[in-house]
Amino acid sequence: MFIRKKSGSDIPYSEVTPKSLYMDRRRFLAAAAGVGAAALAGDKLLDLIHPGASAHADTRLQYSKSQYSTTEKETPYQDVTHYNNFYEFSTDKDGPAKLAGTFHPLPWTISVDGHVKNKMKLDYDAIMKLAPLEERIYRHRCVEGWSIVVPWIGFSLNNLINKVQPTSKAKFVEFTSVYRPSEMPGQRTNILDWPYVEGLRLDEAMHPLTMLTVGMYGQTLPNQDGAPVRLTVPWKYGFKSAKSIVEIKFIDYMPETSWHRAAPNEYGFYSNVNPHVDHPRWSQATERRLGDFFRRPTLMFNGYDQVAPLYTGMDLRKWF
Ligand SMILES: Nc1nc2c(c(=O)[nH]1)N[C@H]1C(S)=C(S)[C@@H](COP(=O)(O)O)O[C@H]1N2
Ligand SMILES: [Mo]
Repeated sequence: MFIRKKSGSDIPYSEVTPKSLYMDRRRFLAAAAGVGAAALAGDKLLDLIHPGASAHADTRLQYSKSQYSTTEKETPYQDVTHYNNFYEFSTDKDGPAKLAGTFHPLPWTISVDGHVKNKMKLDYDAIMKLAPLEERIYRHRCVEGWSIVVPWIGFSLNNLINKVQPTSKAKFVEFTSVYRPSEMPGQRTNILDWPYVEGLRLDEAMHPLTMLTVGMYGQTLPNQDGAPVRLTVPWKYGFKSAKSIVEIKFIDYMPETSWHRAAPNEYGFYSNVNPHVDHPRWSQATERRLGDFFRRPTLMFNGYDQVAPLYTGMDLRKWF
């Protein structure tokens, strides 16, 4: 379905197609004439062409409130859905919101495999039934120096891990995002090696703060924020929180991750938020909350001190 509005009323494909084709043709002609579509038509028309912000974010969820929530002010939904990193669509911050409308997440399957007693293939309904949904208002710190406060909806990943029962060989967990170049224009470029891969140590994945996330702001996830299922690891830089996950694999070695492969000296495996370890190209001591004017100090582990015992005895400059 191309256009899905928050009201939940699906516009039949037959009614939508002629208009969207017409719009795309006008955009094409405008581009061919050297006139940007925005200049031609303004943002309103762009929203019509790319209704990405509402794609998939059309179902209200039932959830309870979580003890893990911060009481800090939530970042407005508009900012969190229009300032995104999702390189499968675009490297521009406003690109995913414009382009993610071509992504049709459902039906969805996550394969859980590797060193586990019970391998599983979970469809969307099975994922939604793994555990009761909670709303957790988490701080989220991008490695680039901006941050947001988001009311995510989901549950601790350890609910799933306990069901599949890792064997003693499982030391790390590898998360793989979806590969659908026909729906994701960024995957038709080689800006990263596709699919996007991330990873955690098994004890990090088991930590209750590590969340399998299916919604935000009371609804299912918008495409640009990682529909239909993503990871949220609030004490690590945002890129560790892989979006649109299709595989979770338990392995006995530290996985090679997309960002580490792209720039090993800049993006380590652990990537814990750490104001004392600068990125090679910029300081990590402060951050700007979207919507704020002034920067604020960045907190060790993004303020989630309860994860410190996971790293006892580790040199976090070496294991950045
Ligand atoms: N598959 C995938 N997951 C991803 C990314 C991406 O490009 N592709 N970007 C990461 C980065 S750098 C950040 S900061 C967060 C952004 O999540 P948000 O757009 O929902 O705020 O997603 C992370 N997960
Ligand atoms: Mo990020």
